[in-house]
Amino acid sequence: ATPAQWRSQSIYFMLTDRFARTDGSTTAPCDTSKREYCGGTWKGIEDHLDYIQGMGFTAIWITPVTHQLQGDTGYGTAYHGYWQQHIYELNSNYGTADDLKSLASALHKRGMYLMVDVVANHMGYDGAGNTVDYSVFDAFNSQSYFHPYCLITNYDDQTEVEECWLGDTTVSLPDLDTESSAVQNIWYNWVGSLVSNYSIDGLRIDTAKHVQKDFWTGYNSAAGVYCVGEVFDGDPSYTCPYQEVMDGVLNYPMYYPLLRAFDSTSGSISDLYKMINTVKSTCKDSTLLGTFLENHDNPRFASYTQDMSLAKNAAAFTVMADGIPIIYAGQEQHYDGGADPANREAVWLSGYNTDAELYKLIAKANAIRSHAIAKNSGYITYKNYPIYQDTNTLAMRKGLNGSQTITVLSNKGASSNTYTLPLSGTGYAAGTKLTEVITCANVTVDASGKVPVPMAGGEPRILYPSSLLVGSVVGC
Ligand code: ABC
Ligand code: CA
Repeated sequence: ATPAQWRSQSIYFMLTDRFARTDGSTTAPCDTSKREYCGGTWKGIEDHLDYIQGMGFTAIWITPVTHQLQGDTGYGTAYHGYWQQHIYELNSNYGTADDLKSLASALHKRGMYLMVDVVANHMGYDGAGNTVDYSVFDAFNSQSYFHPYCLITNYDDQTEVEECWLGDTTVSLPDLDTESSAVQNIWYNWVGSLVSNYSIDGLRIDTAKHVQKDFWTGYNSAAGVYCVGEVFDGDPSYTCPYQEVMDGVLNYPMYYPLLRAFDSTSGSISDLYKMINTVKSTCKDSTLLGTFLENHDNPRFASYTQDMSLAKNAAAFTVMADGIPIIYAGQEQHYDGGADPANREAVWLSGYNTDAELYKLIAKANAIRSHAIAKNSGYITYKNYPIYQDTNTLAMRKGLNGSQTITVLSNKGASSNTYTLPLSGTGYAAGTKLTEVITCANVTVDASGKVPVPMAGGEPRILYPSSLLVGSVVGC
């Protein structure tokens, strides 16, 4: 699918090993600290698409599918999929080629998309960099395909970031010589075949900042589908330029201020307010970025605060801001694992509870977003901007006049009182009837043009014209 088609999607991201098992078990143990395979499969995912679609997602992103280094290392097994050794073979722990194709077709039957994670920067090897036996790799079975061994030590030195190796002396990530045409030809052919063999709709590109930019232009075009790159850096002046060589990037610049705005009741709203505008003016197209609060590389949001209202606000931002929302499996169950590997809890152990507070909140937010897009196609390219801030509140608008959503976020926390926020700058005229879709409350814009937003318990609020809600699945 094209970038334009992806813009309106909403993505549920999971580690294949940790989402669902073929046997459907909700009790199979998974001790994250062991870093072992827990038994998740592509078939398991296919069997649980109702759970994902029930939250309003229209796409999934799964971790890499290629054959990995086998057995145990000092960091456990390659259950996550980022230590590939054979690029033309699948990881049999997750199932067969037919299982993966079947997952793609089950998604397509529902009108949903499949995004697959791909790694072009490196292979994986159990041991230090000077002990690598290159003949185990397929392709890239000789040292000549790789950069000379050196570990990245200084992240401020971009040459090192691109040409030295990630990993350490326990598990090496042998760094491919992506400047060579031999490596480029293999990858460009490979990625085109992967996409067509498995009917893949989009790619998440791992370690994008560790490969020279001009490699990606050819890679993205060989893929022929929307590509979103992982550029793990919070500085928009560093991260945004990668959008010149691939369709989108994960919105790491927004991640940090988003986290810090809501990880406590004294978080900085103004830093988030500023970053909305900075990303918009620095990145080529903020509506093609991947917006997220959690992933498998960072501590879960709930590891910072157990406050449910704060989690709801941060999730509401993720869905209602510009970009393609990405929710990391387990976020909807308020999982609270800390740094890797603790943040990789098995989702089946939640029993796939569709009554969970965040499951319902995310479903609401995805529903109103999809509805606003369906009502007015200009919604999705309209760039979200903040319209109001105070110490604990941020309000923002997305959408053309008359069909805009107004999202009001608070970091006052669950113990906050009930009050009315008189909000101006929404673009709605006096007398307009709006519905607050989280609570289904009706409000009318007052004579001075202010919207009396009913706040309570520190929860987020989303306003939309009542007259346009008819026929929606929002449930108001
Ligand atoms: C393994 C073990 C872990 C163990 C670790 C030492 O080794 O499993 O338990 O703690 C995969 C696996 C990991 C595994 C690694 C290494 O491989 O999933 O479990 O860790 O073997 C991607 C993927 C990630 C994957 C890989 C490797 C890459 O999402 O899951 O990891 O294929 C860097 C890379 C980034 C990578 C990330 C894990 O490491 O750039 O691509 N993610 C700074 C650097 C970043 C760096 C980050 C984390 O630290 O600039 O480049 O990411 O190390 C902000 C700044 C940022 C800064 C942060 C910390 O602060 O703006 O720039 O990031 O303010
Ligand atoms: Ca590299």
